[in-house]
Amino acid sequence: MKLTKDKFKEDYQRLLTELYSLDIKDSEVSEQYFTLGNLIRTYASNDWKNTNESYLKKGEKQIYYFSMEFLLGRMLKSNLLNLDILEVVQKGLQEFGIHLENLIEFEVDPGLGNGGLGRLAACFMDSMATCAIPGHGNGIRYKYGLFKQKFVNGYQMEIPEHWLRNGNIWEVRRLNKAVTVRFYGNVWLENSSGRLVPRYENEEAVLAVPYDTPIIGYNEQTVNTLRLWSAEMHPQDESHEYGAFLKQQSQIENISEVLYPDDSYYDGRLLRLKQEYFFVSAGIQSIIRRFKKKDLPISHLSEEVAIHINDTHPALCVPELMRILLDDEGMDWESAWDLTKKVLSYTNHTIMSEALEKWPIDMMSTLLPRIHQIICEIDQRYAADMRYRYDDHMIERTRIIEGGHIKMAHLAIIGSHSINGVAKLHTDILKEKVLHDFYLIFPSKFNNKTNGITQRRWLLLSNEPLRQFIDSKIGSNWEVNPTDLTNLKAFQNDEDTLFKLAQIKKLNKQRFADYVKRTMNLTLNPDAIFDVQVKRLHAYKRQLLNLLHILSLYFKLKENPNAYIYPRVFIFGAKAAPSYMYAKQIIKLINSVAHMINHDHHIGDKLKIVFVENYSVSLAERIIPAADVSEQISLASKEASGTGNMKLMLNGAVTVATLDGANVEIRDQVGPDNIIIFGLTDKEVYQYYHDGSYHAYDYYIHNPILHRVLNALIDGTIPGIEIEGQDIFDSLVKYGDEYFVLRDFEDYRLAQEKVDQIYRDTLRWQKMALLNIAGAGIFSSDYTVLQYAKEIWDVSAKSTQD
Ligand code: AZC
Repeated sequence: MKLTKDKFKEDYQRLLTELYSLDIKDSEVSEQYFTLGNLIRTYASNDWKNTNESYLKKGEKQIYYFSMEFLLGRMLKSNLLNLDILEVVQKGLQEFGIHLENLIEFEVDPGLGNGGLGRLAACFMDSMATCAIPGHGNGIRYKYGLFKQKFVNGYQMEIPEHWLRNGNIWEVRRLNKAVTVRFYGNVWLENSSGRLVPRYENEEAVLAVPYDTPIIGYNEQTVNTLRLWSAEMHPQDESHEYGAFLKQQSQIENISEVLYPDDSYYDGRLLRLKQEYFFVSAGIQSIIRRFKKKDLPISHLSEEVAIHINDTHPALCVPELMRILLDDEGMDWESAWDLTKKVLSYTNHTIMSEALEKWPIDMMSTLLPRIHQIICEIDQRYAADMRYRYDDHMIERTRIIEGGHIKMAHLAIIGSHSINGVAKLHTDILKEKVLHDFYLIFPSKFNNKTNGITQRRWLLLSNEPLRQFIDSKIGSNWEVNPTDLTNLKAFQNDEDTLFKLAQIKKLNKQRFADYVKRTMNLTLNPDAIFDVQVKRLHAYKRQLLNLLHILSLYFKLKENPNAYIYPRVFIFGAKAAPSYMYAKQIIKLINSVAHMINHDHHIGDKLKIVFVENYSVSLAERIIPAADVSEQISLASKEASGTGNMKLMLNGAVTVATLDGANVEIRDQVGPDNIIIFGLTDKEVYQYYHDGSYHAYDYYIHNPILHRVLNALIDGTIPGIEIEGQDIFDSLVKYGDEYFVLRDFEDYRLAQEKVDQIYRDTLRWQKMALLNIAGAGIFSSDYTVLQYAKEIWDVSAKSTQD
């Protein structure tokens, strides 16, 4: 759309007065923000309407991405960028004396996700709209997103975040599109004209109300929809006696009250299962309702619709779609089953066994009696089908119901036509280890789709100086065709370019340092190496390895004050699941070490530790542009992909990494000279598991540096960690060191020495940084979703390169 500055100013002024009966000069930030948000919505509304109409008219296949989490981040700036009116609006506001930055900061960052999985869903939304793929999100409108993290005396405290307090300018409530979702009750099958049909009694009906958010593509036309469901009391129940009404109301509203703050630990609470069925059932019902507008026989569903299951949380799509096809549409089992598999596809995001969901049979049969019946039948038919091809053990290992539990990953694999991992290595491990049996049974269902990130949020929006610099070197085509970033390679030996790159990094570091000064009253030296590890706190991600190395540097300086190490600022950002005690102990330990080192006058600028509170998308946008070093140090085989690794490389950070997840593909892109690899490989890890030959204690005894560092956890060197220090020490030295921290320590320390050495040579370092930016284009989620579209969803997409 072509909006001029004057037109914008006129619209803005008029709307502000209409909404608030005020003059701009008398308005406050909140009024200015809501006026701008409203105006953006108006600007996008025609495209939104047209997109929907054209999808219906042209009969394009629609993709529905079902996810428990969408970690969108703030939308104001991203919407301005994608509508291509960022500059005009910025200038227009400036003329009113309004700083766009203040309005951007006013928006609450909606934390409707835990980490990688939810953020990936958000990147996919942005990319699908940009690539004109008819792809829509389906999820839950949690009243409370992820908790707000506070540190009290170094401990994590969780505070509820009522992100909707001021309203949400981006969503539209569509009560007329509400559907009913049913729980509990009794169900039995009755013969009706030769067909078994279910009869129900005593069910609990919940009204699912959709809130739609426009997802604006960076292509001046496509606006897709993110539909989030909210649970409300059914109108039929509103006639109840007042006390009973209130009780029931709160029970029902509970369903969409809060996001589960566990990023990989299975939590067996009934409410979670309710949430899963709630958004699955509501989503599928609304998809079928839209499909019916077309007057096609239901057997055509798979030509018109693809539904993607993001991890196992929406795996109830399998029995729910079956239920609708069998019970509402009257299909026979075989046809319904074929159709279900054609419509559904599934992504696995983790091999951590505790994250593979299982539900007790009793819980399923009480809460969802009909769904339970259907799952049992799928399971029995599966076992019967396999009987002539595989032995009993194989069938037992792969069936859905086993040991009184329903295995959701098995349900998703058996009930869909595609299962993909999220990085090459991860997919290989799924095929060879974790899901090997299934791979033998259904080899053609397995495929890889390496994750990606949207270059719009993670560079164009968050690192404007770098964007402008890249544009000045290679033009702006890379913004829509990110592999064009490889053209930067032409400048890898150009000193002027490399020095400018260093200047931009320093500018970003200074900006972050200012933020840290403002919020934490800690002074950072922007000439130090900014070394970043930001991600959820989890033992397998090994923040602990990073910390042990920091302690080794500290002791080196204490023992020899003249030892020269290049000054470093270690930056952490991480939330721990509230019930994950070990992770919370690590948080306390990092904070205590930070306190000790940051207050040691002998250390001064040489070492600083910043542990930012409440790591979130908006904080990531501040930190990532300022990073020199990207820490991707999970135990090989455990991190399915990682996506922070991609964001950091795109912003010119050099990665210190194990050969895990997408780090392997990053190395392949940049070459071994431009990434610093250390540690065990996945094969070596599996070998250790196999022969049981890892003895952590030996590393404690034989490596004097490690010995010194580990003793510091228990000898009173670090104040305030009596309990945590001992527990962590024991987990490493006594109880087997599950994630091989001690085994990889020395190798990691040497890798870090390499960082220290190379960084002293600015040109060499910046050349590595440049080659990382140049190699990052392939990790754009635009390419990832185009691959999903072609190879899984079977839709044609209008690629950005057209
Ligand atoms: C994460 C994986 O741990 C991470 O490696 C991957 O990059 C990301 O998904 C996207 O694929 N998994 C989760 O976040 N899992 C949950 C349940 O939150």
